[in-house]
This record gives sequence, structure tokens and C-alpha cells, in this order.
Amino acid sequence: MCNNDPDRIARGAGESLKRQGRFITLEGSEGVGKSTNLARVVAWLEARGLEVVQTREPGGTPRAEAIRRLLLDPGGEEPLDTDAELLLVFAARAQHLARVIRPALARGAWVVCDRFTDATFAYQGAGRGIDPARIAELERFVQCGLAPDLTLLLDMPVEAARERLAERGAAPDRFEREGGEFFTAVRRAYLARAAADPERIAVVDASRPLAAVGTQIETILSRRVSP
Ligand code: Z5A
Repeated sequence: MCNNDPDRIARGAGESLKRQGRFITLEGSEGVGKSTNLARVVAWLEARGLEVVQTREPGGTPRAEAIRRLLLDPGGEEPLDTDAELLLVFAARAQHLARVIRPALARGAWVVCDRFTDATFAYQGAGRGIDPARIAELERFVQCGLAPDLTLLLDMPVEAARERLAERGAAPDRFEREGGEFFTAVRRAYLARAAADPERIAVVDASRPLAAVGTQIETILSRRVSP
């Protein structure tokens, strides 16, 4: 039995065995507007009377946020091995699933998460060059079949998104220091995943003004999730 088996978690919490909540993720390369539009998704769901848990990866719990700091910290002399990076991402995910995502879904809440495992296939897979089959093994081990019900993939040209981040002016983290080639590979991988799984992954044109992006997201929510 999977360590994160949803029935085990639900039984542990003394709640219904049935998973009732829904799991929505936002994905995309850096600076495409995931954090900005996540607030809109949450507001849309809350306006329909739903309990919504807003969270992010890597992170979402104090220990998983500590792993996030380790992953994003560009400092230090010692480079982070790519396999170590992958395992840290999944260690944070296991903690997040056990402490936040599974309990929320089991009590019927809707979980809206800024990035999830599609990011691992895009960044550690296409970006770092790790074989996707190895990532899929960890996905099975950690998630035990749990996957998002809907993923909004915010897509736009890499350079334009990087310009948005440059305007924001924050110091680049360890990923943001990568070059254009890395992020072009990440974008391609995301689009390939969307093409392979259009039932789950909806592509949003993130290059348009914020109001237009928000309208497209709300149209997708209306069509694809029925609270
Ligand atoms: N990572 C990984 O490698 N493997 C994994 O499995 C996971 C993650 C889960 C941290 O994620 C890093 O973790 C990430 C991959 C790695 N690194 N990178 N790159 P993150 O989500 O925190 O990092 P991020 O993508 O860099 O997030 P961000 O910088 O906050 O970008 P964003 O959330 O997509 O964008 P935003 O903050 O909402 O918007 C950026 C700016 O653009 C901001 O000033 C907005 O006001 C502006 N904006 C947004 N939308 C628009 C529109 N439509 N028009 C004009 N301006 C806009």
C-alpha cells in the first residue's frame, strides 16, 4: 500500500473514504503570471461558496518551505546535484501532500496550487535532462495516483516573461539564473505535456493583458469544473 494512500489518510482523520474536493494547479515558465492569476482562480471558487486551500510548490508547509529555500538559494560553493534537486522536489511534495493537499481534498476542500509535478517534468526533466521515466517512478511512489483534476498552463514567449520579471526587479533565484535555452526547453516540455493530455491541461495565452488572461481562465473554469 502506498504510504500516502488517500483512504489511509481519510481513515486516519476519521472522515469519509470518498475523495470529494478538487485539485487545480497553475503551471508555466517563470514570470508568466501564475501567482497573479492564482488569486483570480481562488476568488472565482470562493464566490461559489467553496472552501479553497491556496498553496504552492515547492513549499506549502513549514518543512517543505525550508526545502524550497534550499532549492532556490543560489549561494554557496557547492553545486546542487541534479538527482539531489529532483529528490528534494519530491521530498517537499511528499510532505505537502501528507500535511496539506490530501487532508484538504479528503474534507471536501478545493486545492489550488502554484506548480506541481508538471513543473518537475519541465524543469528537472527537460531543463536538467533527467530521464522522464525516472521522474515518473518518483511520481508513482510519492503521489500514489493522485493527480490534478485541472491544470491551467500559462504560456507565453520566454523572453517576454523574463522582461516582466526584470521589471519586478527582485534578485534572481537559482532557477532564474538559468539562460534562455533552459527556459525554452521548459516551455516546450510544458506544451508537449498539454498536447498529450488536453483533458487535464488547458493552455492559457498569458501574453495578453491581465484582464484578458483572467477572462480566459474564468471561461475554462466555467467549462471544466462544476462546483
Ligand atoms: N520548480 C522546479 O524546478 N521543479 C518543481 O517540481 C517545482 C518547481 C514545483 C520556484 O517556483 C521555482 O521552483 C521555479 C521552478 C522550480 N523557478 N523558476 N523559474 P515559482 O513558481 O515560485 O517561480 P517563478 O515561476 O519564478 O514564479 P514567479 O517569478 O512568481 O512568476 P509567476 O508567478 O509566474 O508570475 P507573477 O509573479 O504572477 O508575475 C510576474 C510579473 O508579471 C509581476 O510583476 C506581475 O504583475 C506581472 N504580470 C503578470 N501577468 C501579467 C500580464 N498579463 N500582463 C502584464 N504583466 C503581468
